[in-house]
Amino acid sequence: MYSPPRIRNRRHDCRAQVQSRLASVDPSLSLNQNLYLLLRQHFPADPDTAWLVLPDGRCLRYGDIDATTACYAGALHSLGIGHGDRVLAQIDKSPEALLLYLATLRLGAIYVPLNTAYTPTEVAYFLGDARPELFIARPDREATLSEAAQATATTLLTLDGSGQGSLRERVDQATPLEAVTTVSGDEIASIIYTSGTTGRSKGAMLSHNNLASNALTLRTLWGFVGSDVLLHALPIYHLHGLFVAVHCAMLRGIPMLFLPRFDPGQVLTHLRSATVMMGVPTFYTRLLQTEGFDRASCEHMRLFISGSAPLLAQTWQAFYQHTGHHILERYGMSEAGMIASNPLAGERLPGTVGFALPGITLRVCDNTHRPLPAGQTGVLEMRGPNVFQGYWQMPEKTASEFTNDGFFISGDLATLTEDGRVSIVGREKDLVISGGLNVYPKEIEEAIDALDGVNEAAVIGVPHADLGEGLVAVICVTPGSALDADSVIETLKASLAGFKVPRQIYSVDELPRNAMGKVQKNILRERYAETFCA
Ligand code: MLC
Repeated sequence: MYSPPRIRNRRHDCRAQVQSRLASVDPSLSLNQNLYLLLRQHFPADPDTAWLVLPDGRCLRYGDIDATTACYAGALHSLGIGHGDRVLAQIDKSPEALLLYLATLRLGAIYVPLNTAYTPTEVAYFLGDARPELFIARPDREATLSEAAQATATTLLTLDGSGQGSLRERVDQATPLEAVTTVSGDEIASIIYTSGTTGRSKGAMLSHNNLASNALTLRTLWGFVGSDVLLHALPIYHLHGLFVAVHCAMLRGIPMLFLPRFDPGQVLTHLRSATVMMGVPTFYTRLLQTEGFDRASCEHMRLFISGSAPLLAQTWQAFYQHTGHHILERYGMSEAGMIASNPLAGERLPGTVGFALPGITLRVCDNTHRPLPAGQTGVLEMRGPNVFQGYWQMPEKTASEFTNDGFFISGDLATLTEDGRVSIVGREKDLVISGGLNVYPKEIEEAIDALDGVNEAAVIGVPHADLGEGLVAVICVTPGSALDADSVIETLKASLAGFKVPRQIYSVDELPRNAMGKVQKNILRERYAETFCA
């Protein structure tokens, strides 16, 4: 069984706060802090209440979740999966994928979701790093991935987007496991992989309490009520779609209109039956371009929430002009869940992410971690029950991302007003956010540098009307090389997920460098700023 590392003493204060808060929700939670138990305690009294409504009309009900996840848990248990074991999943969005997640929680095991766009090469890395006991893949990937799974002695089962596959066969034959494994709030519920500045992905370990405290806060902060209906069009391999959206809905016992992906036409159809939607900024820019999307289509909507990438003030304004809705922008990251939010009732200001969530302390610091006066730009640091337990098997990396007094150093540059309103103004890390997905240029540069005929490469993010930022690679080819942009893109696609592959490639004789020899990416960003917006 895996025991999470203890990081900072001060964090025990946060833990105590969360524990007493959870115990006030239900006394049994002070003994067993399994997030599944907390969710179950909030299932609506009427078992017929819809949980997931699918575009084909299929409906799963709250009253069936417990018995069904018991079957999933029984199937996992029969494979030897238990407390602290990792369950890696690279599967399409489906109700069964969500049931698998809940059953993993229920068993006290650790759910590790992967972006469905990752290539087999990338998945092999995650298998080697997470060392899961079980890997659930799409059936069409089974043959390609079985060798990598064998190499890590991982059992490989399959699940497709319609809920079929060898996992399902196991579930159908399983003896239900009714128990909810007792865990302490510090134990890891999920590992979310984020790309790394060094090119190596890091697994952010989130505990049952990290997820529970964040979800309870958001449910109240965003005013969820029993009559709400959440339109769910986000992927469920990431924190936004899996935790923020699903937990808020389940802690209020409301239905989710569960769409397989973001398709503007389908969203438009279902908006008429929804009251709340969460999305990345690309959702909103695409909706604005969708014929028929107007004030009337948003008539029943109570709230549009945006996050995972900066929402341009012009998109916010255009959305308001078009629909009469002020999008509520919030700020978060894999390492800390949701951190700040514009208010539900107060003024929502475009270009700001609002105020620290209750229970979370934010400060903007200089590079010696001294808080700066209001209005000055520095690095945003945070402490609270939301902050993760560290990076999976990277204790040094974990230690370097915390200050001595227990604040997590976000790497985002921000300003704070006197009254605590946060604006994110830049990034300390070399990071690009494209369509709500993080990409660290270093990883892409290493892949390009490894190609025959490349001397060196720099990868940058530049404004992209649809994705927020689009990736551009600037490459110096070796003299006489016949390498062309199309072949670079094709080769990269074989090993990197599509969203990491640069959409435009420029060839140059040399990269601009400063006196220290460092590539001046700011110059490249200016030079190629118009690439996708001209
Ligand atoms: C897909 N593609 C992308 C991309 N998504 N390229 C760049 N950036 C992206 N985000 C590429 C594919 O590789 C493919 O390329 C082409 O676009 C079409 O693929 P698709 O799958 O049809 O794309 P589409 O459905 O249009 O998806 C775009 C999207 C999607 C923006 C709707 O990426 C999405 O749902 N993003 C949300 C991500 C998210 O949930 N982030 C939360 C992280 S949590 P080709 O060349 O093959 O045609 C987090 C913390 C927090 O950040 O605060 O929330």
